[in-house]
Amino acid sequence: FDHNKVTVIFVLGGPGAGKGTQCANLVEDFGFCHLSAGDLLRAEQHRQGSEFGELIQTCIKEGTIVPMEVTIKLLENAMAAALKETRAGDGWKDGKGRFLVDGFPRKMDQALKFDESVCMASAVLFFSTTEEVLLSRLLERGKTSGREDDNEESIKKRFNTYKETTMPVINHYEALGRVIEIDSSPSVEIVHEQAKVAVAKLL
Ligand code: UP5
Ligand code: MG
Repeated sequence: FDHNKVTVIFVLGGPGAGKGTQCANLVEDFGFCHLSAGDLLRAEQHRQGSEFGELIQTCIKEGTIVPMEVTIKLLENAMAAALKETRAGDGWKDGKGRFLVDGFPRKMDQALKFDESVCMASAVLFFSTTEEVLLSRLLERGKTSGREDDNEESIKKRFNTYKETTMPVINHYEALGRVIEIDSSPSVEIVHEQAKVAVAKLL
């Protein structure tokens, strides 16, 4: 994708940090197109005729990372589809497509590949909080979410993958000076205010 035509912001943070919640708020504020890698994978998992359904299901339950080719293809397709839409205000501003890529990249190979072959992200919004907060949010959500990975066993595995595989990605972008860290422990409203200020400076 042409750098002059798209702006990409990665949104990272532990499982349950509030990435999806805050992306929805930022869409309201700035008219981004919000692409959640996890949501795209769950949709692909349930798509009739998908050859990746079983693979995705296993990875999500085990909290491991789906091979990057699958996820990057889904993201690329979704970006291309969004850019085709001409409706003003829907992920568009001044002729430029704006994307919040939520929950991606969570492994170094994905980060390098996406930056090189899809589009260089301009920043990483990093929602950070403690494991206690993450756990309590996920268990609470698990009562009604129906998500196959919102149970204590899967959550533990997701935490491990986050620490071992995704933190190095955040550190990589931190070393490049591209990370904006936001404490996501406070209420949704307070976190939203901080995210809004941070993103306004980027645009
Ligand atoms: N909540 C949110 N903010 C709150 C606040 N400030 N105060 C109090 N409560 C707050 O929020 C989680 C819950 O907390 C909600 O109930 C919310 O109301 C409440 P949410 O906004 O959903 O958090 P989010 O960070 O989006 O949590 P999510 O569970 O979606 O994060 P994960 O990163 O675990 O999940 P994702 O869908 O991104 O990935 C799932 C799996 O897909 C991965 O484990 C992996 O197996 C696979 N995957 C890949 O393989 N590759 C990828 O590139 C991406 C995913
Ligand atoms: Mg999410």
